[in-house]
Amino acid sequence: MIIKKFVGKTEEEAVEAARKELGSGAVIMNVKLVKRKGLGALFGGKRTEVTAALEEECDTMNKVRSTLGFQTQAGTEGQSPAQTAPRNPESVLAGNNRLSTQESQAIEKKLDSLQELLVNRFQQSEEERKDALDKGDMGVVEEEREEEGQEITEQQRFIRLLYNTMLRSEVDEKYANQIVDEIDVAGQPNMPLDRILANVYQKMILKFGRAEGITPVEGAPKIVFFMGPTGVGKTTTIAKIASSISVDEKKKVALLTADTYRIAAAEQLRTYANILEIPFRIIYSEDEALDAVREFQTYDFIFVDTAGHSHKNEDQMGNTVKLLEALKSAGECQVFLVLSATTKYRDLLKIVSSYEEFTEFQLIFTKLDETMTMGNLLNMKLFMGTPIAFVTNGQDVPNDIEQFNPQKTVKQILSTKQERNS
Ligand SMILES: Nc1nc2c(ncn2[C@@H]2O[C@H](COP(=O)(O)OP(=O)(O)OP(=O)(O)O)[C@@H](O)[C@H]2O)c(=O)[nH]1
Ligand SMILES: [Mg+2]
Repeated sequence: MIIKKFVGKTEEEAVEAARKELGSGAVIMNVKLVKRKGLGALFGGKRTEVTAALEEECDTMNKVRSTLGFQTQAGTEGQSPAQTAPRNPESVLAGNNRLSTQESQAIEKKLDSLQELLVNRFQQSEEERKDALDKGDMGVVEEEREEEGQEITEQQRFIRLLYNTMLRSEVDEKYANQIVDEIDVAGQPNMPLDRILANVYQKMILKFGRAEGITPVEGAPKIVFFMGPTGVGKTTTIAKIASSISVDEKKKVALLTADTYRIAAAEQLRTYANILEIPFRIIYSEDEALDAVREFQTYDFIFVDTAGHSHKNEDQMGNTVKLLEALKSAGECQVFLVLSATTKYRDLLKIVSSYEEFTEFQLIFTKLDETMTMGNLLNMKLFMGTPIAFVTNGQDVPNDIEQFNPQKTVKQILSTKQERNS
């Protein structure tokens, strides 16, 4: 595995540099703002570092092992990925383009706890299996036999553990199967466990992909439209993002709300607008929306809040579609579907299916602080093919929001704290 660090003015630029050099198979393992954290990375000016990895066809095992902190095999023993990766003088990396010992240690740390947890759990289940064998508890042992009567290998048992961990995190069985089926243990019967773990980790990160987030338009306001079911946190999320953009980025932001169903809803957004000292308008019709866009032509962003409604309410859904169509005729729009991570999987499927009419949008998942299981994030990404841009993790405006970090989420999915046998 080649692991390298790339720097760019924006994350996209750094990722592009990584893909240019390592090719489209490169996996982004880590993203770091050099000076500033949070949403600031979206608007340039600050440097973003990404750590990208590329798995090579041959001799990957030792390098992956080394990255994960396992013992390496003869030949590369003691060498860090920095020492084993090939040199490329044309790299866009800042300074030394190879990972320093310190940097590779950071990645090791990131994966270490995950690896430890899984291997411990694996060893525990191995002991239970041996106990069962000693006690002659053939029921347990039988479970671990292949259909054709062959005992399954250590690799297959480890994959089963990863698979069960995904299910405990509420990843849909179908997607968990897809992920583990892509690991070719049959073709490589001696694949080390850490290599299997690194493969699963990478595949899940790739499946999440990356969202573009909120991007400004040159010389015109970007209209940013938020929609979603009731009470998921649309208005609160708008306040968080608007605050970050207007206060930290010094961009001109105006807030509009089409939520005229509840007086309190409009007042909630007006209060945030007052605190941020930015303009606020209530729009009762598509014409009023167009007037507002004209009024704020010199602004950088116009955020549009909509009324939350049940996915079963077709009238309200129709109004949301019409409003968005009108806004699209007035300027460049970006649409976010806001979902709560606490909603049950089956309900989420119904909800997102009702937004099929909206062809292009990104996801925001709220209330991550209220759930232990992150599987639905992967389920929804794979069900809709729609990337996740932001996640929110608390009620505090403006702090409880961050750009979606696939690495962190995959780690959470694979290290669910739920008790075994629960
Ligand atoms: N725990 C937690 N609560 C949140 C989060 N985001 C929003 N909330 C809370 O969820 C509740 C509803 O938030 P709103 O922003 O009003 O939700 P909404 O989607 O605009 O609601 P409607 O306009 O009624 O559809 C409020 O109490 C928020 O403080 C979050 O990330 N975590
Ligand atoms: Mg609201």
